[in-house]
Amino acid sequence: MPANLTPQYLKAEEDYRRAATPEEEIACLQVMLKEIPKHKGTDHLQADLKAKLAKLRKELTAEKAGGKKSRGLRIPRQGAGTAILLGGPNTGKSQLVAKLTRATPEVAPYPFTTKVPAPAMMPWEDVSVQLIDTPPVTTDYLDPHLHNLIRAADLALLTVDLENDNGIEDCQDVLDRLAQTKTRLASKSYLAEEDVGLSYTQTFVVPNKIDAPGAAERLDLFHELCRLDFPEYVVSAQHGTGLEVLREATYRSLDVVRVYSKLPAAKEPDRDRPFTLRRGSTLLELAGLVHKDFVEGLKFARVWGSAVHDGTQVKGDYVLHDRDVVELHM
Ligand SMILES: Nc1nc2c(ncn2[C@@H]2O[C@H](COP(=O)(O)OP(=O)(O)O)[C@@H](O)[C@H]2O)c(=O)[nH]1
Ligand SMILES: [Mg+2]
Repeated sequence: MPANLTPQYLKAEEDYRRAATPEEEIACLQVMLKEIPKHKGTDHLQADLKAKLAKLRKELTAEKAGGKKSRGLRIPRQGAGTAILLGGPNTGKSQLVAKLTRATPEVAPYPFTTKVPAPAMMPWEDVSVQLIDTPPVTTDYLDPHLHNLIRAADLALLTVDLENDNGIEDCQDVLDRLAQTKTRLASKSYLAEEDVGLSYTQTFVVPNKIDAPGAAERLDLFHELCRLDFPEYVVSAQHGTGLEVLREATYRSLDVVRVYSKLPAAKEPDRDRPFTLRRGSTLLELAGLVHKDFVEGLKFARVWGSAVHDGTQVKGDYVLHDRDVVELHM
């Protein structure tokens, strides 16, 4: 990794990893190319970025000429972030979504009840996280939409069925199936540097049905056989065991801060709908979310929060903290 990469480069690289469409990929690559320091040490990387751009542009032109619709199902991002459920058949993915959200997906004791990926919102305190329920992954079946959805997700929740003896093998099958692709699971999200397009998504393993007879023994066996380095949350989706811990951990994994905006004239901020931004985001990024006019026109802001004295005046580069109340001045 060459030194001196700007924050803009790193942000574009992170967005590139999560890009859901070729258009988004192109936009991110353009920023990366613009931001990369131009010297001998980055020659390879520059050439690599240019090659990727050329390939994407060619693909896009070919797609348009062929009248083909752009690849994949689009699920617009909503809430503080996105977690995608993954697992073998009947592991309880839909049951989990039903318990953690207000959605009512079909839950049934036979495989492939869930036919297409479907989003639902999981509340946590005053924010919510998008969960995506999915069809199962097996040795022979991997829904074609899953690649982009996994790449675009902030977190994958890999469910394991502790009620059935084949649950462990089914889980291994999911990992093996994905290992044959460039969309893989890991304990942290990152884009592999050496291998173009290889993306890893941060994953929690969620052994489910701990209420079932023999589940504890199967869990021991799972640990012995699979040795995953993912954080683990054991649950019973049906009985509710462990769900609140999983809910909070899912939110925390997003590593976002909540910020409440307030107009100068208002006494109280809008407490109902906080903005969520990646930890480390600045006032200027918040301004962009509130309204595009604020990006150009922002003069300063006053902040009430844990890191500053009440009403402190700050500039665009101020790093936001969780639960800051921010009064923007044009
Ligand atoms: N005992 C037990 N059964 C569960 C639990 N969660 C789900 N199930 C059952 O497992 C079956 C498959 O659940 P479903 O959510 O449809 O699995 P999916 O195919 O992964 O979406 C259903 O019969 C559920 O009632 C659980 O925590 N404990
Ligand atoms: Mg299902």
